[in-house]
Amino acid sequence: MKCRRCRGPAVIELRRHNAAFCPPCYTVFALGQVTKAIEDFEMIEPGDKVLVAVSGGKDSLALWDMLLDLGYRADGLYLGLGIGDYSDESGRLARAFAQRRGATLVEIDIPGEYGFDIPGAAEVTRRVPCSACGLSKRHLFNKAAIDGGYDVVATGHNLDDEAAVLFGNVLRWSTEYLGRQLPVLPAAHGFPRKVKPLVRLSERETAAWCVLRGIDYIVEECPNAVGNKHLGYKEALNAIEDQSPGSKNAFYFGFLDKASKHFTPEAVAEQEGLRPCTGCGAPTTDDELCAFCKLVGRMARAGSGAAS
Ligand code: Q46
Ligand code: ZN
Repeated sequence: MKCRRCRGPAVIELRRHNAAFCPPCYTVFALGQVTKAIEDFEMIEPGDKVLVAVSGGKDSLALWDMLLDLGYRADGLYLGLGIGDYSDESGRLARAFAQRRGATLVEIDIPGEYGFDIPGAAEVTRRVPCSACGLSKRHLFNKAAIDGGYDVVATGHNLDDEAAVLFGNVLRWSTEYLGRQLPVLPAAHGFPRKVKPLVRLSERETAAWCVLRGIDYIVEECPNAVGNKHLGYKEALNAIEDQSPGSKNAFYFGFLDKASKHFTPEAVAEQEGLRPCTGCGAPTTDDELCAFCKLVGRMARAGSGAAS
């Protein structure tokens, strides 16, 4: 197996690109894919201050590493969720990466600052942990970006993530989500711009980046991810991709190109219904308090502290 660029010995084969690369040429290839995504979708302007949502996993650390390599002003944001060993280890790896690259990591610890953790919230609200976790992440990413004067929030969603979410939304025809499933959401109504610069890279490709660059990342999934629908959709798409390389790419980019615009009116209508939360001022579709302020209040009333 020879490298497509230099004809030296290749270490990674990418069937959907009908190519293989040696380590240095793979780096050039991966950075090229990220640059193309940023340019094609006008994600980041030169000089923009970028806040990268960092979980300690391969995607977010690869993204942060790549943006720094490409010369962007990129700080990391780590949220302490209070999910036992998983949070301890992912926080440690995020800090170790920041230190190694001499980059700035902003940290928000939910138990320390808001007095509850995600397992405790799941218990009190009697919903799956990902529900409180997802709404807390959305709220705190937006808040940290606005408070810190960042122009854009970048997340490590890769092609596999986006194709799996699209698959789920199409299976149920969740049209309100389909209208917002874009690699870039412009700043509007008090929300910062949000971008996904890894949409042209697969999960395997971001893992390869970390391995080749010696980045230590948390390999275990969050314990709450086990058995969720999202993982099932990924497996189904992997089986299709195996038979027919390039299918995920065609599914996701075909949607962006040919179908997503048909769903934008619903997403726009939802944004127009936003008003400021009476507790924190964040935009919300709820009447008074936003979902995060409601959760904080509910946890305080339950007196759960950081119980889990
Ligand atoms: S939402 Fe759910 Fe993730 Fe939060 S509780 Fe874990 S699996 S970390 S991406
Ligand atoms: Zn609020």
